[in-house]
Amino acid sequence: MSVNPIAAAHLPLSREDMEALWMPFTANRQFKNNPRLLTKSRGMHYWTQEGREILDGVAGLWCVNAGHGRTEISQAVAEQIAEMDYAPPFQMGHPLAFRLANELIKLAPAGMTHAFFVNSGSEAVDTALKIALAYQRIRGEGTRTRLIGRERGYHGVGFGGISVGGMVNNRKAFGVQLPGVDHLPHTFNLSENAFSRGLPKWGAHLADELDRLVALHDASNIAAVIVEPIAGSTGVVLPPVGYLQRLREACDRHGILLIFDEVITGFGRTGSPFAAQEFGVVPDMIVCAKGLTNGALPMGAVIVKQGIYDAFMHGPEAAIELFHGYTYSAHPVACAAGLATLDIYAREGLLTRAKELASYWEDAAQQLADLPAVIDVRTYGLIAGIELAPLAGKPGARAFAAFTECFARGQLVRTTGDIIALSPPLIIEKSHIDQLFGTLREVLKTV
Ligand code: PXG
Ligand code: PLP
Repeated sequence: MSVNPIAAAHLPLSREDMEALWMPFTANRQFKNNPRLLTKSRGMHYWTQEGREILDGVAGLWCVNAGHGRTEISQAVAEQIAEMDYAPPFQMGHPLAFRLANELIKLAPAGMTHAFFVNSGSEAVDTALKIALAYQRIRGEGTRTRLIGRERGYHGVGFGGISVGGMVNNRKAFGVQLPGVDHLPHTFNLSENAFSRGLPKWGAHLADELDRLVALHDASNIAAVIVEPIAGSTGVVLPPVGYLQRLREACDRHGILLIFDEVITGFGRTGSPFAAQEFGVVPDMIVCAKGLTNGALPMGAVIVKQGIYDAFMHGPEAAIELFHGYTYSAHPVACAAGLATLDIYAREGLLTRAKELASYWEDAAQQLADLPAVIDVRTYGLIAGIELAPLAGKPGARAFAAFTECFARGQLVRTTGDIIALSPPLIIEKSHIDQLFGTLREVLKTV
C-alpha cells in the first residue's frame, strides 16, 4: 500500500484494521472496542483523530519535555535523514555522536564524563548493569556479580530491568530472571508520609537495608545498586529526606556502584538537569532516555564517571574494550534530534523551569486533598502522584475511570493501579496547571 502517512492517519480505522497490532502495556480488546487515537500534537496539546483538543498532562509518556511540535527538532531530523540516513556505530563513527556526547555530559554532575548511546530506557538499564559487572571484573573484583534493585522499582522491560525492577505485574509472568538479585524495600508509606509537602520526612533509615544485604552476602559479592531517584512508573514515590545520601554512603563504604535510573527524572523534570544535582547525590552511572530527544525519536544513554571509563581503557590499543552495543547506538537521526533538543532546553531554560513552577504546581495538586476519593497527593518539581482509595474488589478501576473521563473532557493523564501520575511538558503555563487540576477535581467527584 502506498499512502502518504499523514493522509493515512486521518482515514477512519475499522475494528478489523486494528487487529494486527499487538499493543504494548494495553488492554488490547478493550482498547480496540473503544479506541483513543491521537493524530496531531503542538505545544501543550494533542488532537484526536476526530479533531478534539487534548491537554497533555504527561508529556506524552514523561518524555516531551520541551512541548510538542518543536520545528527545531523536526528540521534537524529532516536534514540529517536526507544527508545521511544511517551510519554503522561499530568501528565507525559520525560527528554528531561525539557532539551529542559532549553536550550530554555538560548537563551531568562534575566527574561524569562519558556517555554510551542506546535506543531506549530499557536498553540503557541493561547497558548500565553490564558495564557494572564488567567494571567490577576489570578492576579485579570479579566476584562482585550480585545486583540490587528496589521493590516497586521500574527499570524497563529487558530481562535485566525486570530482574532488578520491583513491579510484580512486570515480573510474574516471565519465569526465571537474572540470578543473584536482591531488592531494597520501597520507601512508600501512607501512614507516615501522606500529603507530605516537599520530600517526605520519614524513611531515610530504609537505605540502611543495604547494610543488611551486605551482611548477608558480603560486599565482595555485590556489584551495583540501581534505583530511581524518584520512582515514576509505580506511581510517584519520592525519596525520603536523606535517603539517597545514606544509600550513597553505604555504597561507598562497600565498594558498590550506585546507578541512578533517571529515565523519568532526567532533563529537568525535578527542576535540575538531573535528580542527582537536585538531591545533591552523585551516582557512578546515570541511565537516561525519554527527554534526551524530547520523545521525537527513540534514544537513551548511560553516563558514567571518569573512573569507570578509564578502567576499561587498558590493554592493547587494538582491543575492543566493551563487547556491547546496538545496531542503532548513536543513530545519526536520533543524534540530530538530541542535539536540537538539548539546544532548546538550554535556550529556553527548561531544565530549571520546574523549580520556578514547583510551588504553584504543588499548591494546585494539594487542593485535591479534600476530595473523598483522594488518599494521598505527592509532588516534586513538575511531577504529581494522586492516589485514590481503590473501589472495593476492583483495584485500579477507579483511576482508570478517571483516566477515561479526563480524556473525554479533553486531557491526558497517566494511571498506574489507583494512582494518577502527572508530568506535563516543562513549557506548561499556570493557566494550564489550573485547567489540569480543575478538570481533575471535577472528574474525581464522579468516580
Ligand atoms: N527506567 C525508568 C525509570 C523508566 O521510567 C524505563 C527505564 C524504560 O524506558 P523505555 O524507553 O524502555 O520504556 C522507564 C520508562 C508509566 C511508564 O507507566 C513509564 C515508563 C514506561 C512506560 C510506562 O509511567 N518509563
Ligand atoms: N538479532 C540478530 C539476528 C542480529 O543480527 C542483531 C544485530 O545485528 C540483533 C538481534 C540485535 O539487534 P540490535 O543491534 O538492533 O539490538
